[in-house]
Amino acid sequence: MTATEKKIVRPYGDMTSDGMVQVSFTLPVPCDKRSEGAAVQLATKMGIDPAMVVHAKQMGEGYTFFVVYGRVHHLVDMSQVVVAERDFPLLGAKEINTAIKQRLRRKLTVVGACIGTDAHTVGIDAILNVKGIAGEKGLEYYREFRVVNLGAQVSVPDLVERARTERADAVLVSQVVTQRDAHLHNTKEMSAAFREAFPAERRPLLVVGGPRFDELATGELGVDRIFGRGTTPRDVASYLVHSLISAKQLPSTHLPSKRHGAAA
Ligand code: B12
Repeated sequence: MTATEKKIVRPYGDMTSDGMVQVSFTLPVPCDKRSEGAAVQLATKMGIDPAMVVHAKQMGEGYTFFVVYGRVHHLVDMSQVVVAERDFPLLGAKEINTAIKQRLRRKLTVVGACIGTDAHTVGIDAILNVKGIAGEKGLEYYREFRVVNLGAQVSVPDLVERARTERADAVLVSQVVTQRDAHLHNTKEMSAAFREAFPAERRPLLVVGGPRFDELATGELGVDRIFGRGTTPRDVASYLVHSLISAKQLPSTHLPSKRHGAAA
């Protein structure tokens, strides 16, 4: 029986299902014997028992970083695992270009940016730029996509305005920094601004991505789709074709014969 077929699983350290895990954290205390005791106390309260400090290192004055190794007694019930499964077909480049060309009969425009103070552009560039990621070319490589990459630290009003002038079918936003939940606040601000600026039938598809999003949180964040770690350009291109073309959710104003008008 493979791990995915098993219903109940436990972590693995030295021997199958021995329950061993490793965690790391920082405590605001100087690095000494007492701080190690504090780390063990925290780990025990987290359900790690017995807990061993396997690494302790002073991080500046008055702070210590710990790695703790130990046993948990919790079980994982695989039948209760809930994740955002891919609910659209993964298409090849040719199918993607053909679908856009035949059904949309014009290029599909995406406007991408890192918003707020976030300057981590590697992720959005991996999706948009020709060089791509993981052996896949980015959306710029697809003949039928028109890509406008605004880069880093774009303000929400500027993004909304540019999406309007470029007549974006989809807006792709990256958020990597999660300090003080910046990624959540910025995304909510962005989605609210698009809802305010566009009537529902003219609003571009809102897609957000980054390594620390919960892909199930679309409703809470007000976006159409969230992509997480390991996303490839083909995932995104397939999703856009599915949502804007195959599932026929293309707003009437996005069809070739009509023009975008100003928001009501
Ligand atoms: C490179 C890097 C930088 C570079 C960024 C250069 C650049 N042009 O992007 C520099 C040096 C500038 C930098 C600065 C900072 N950084 Co930095 N950085 C990193 C690092 C090492 C790698 C990030 C990266 O490029 N990953 C590779 C890409 C390909 O992965 P990705 O972003 O996850 O993207 C993939 C998916 O998430 C998804 N995706 C991402 N975006 C989107 C968008 C859409 C629409 C879609 C569909 C998919 C998608 O698809 C991508 C491809 O699979 C990470 C640590 C790490 N190992 O992750 C820290 C990290 C992100 N940085 C961090 C921090 C704290 C900072 C600074 C605040 C440090 C400081 N004190 O100055 C500053 C902030 C600057 C700012 N204003 O944003 C922290 C963030 C912690 C947190 N809780 O938020 C991290 C996690 C490091 C750490 N462990 O502390 N950083």
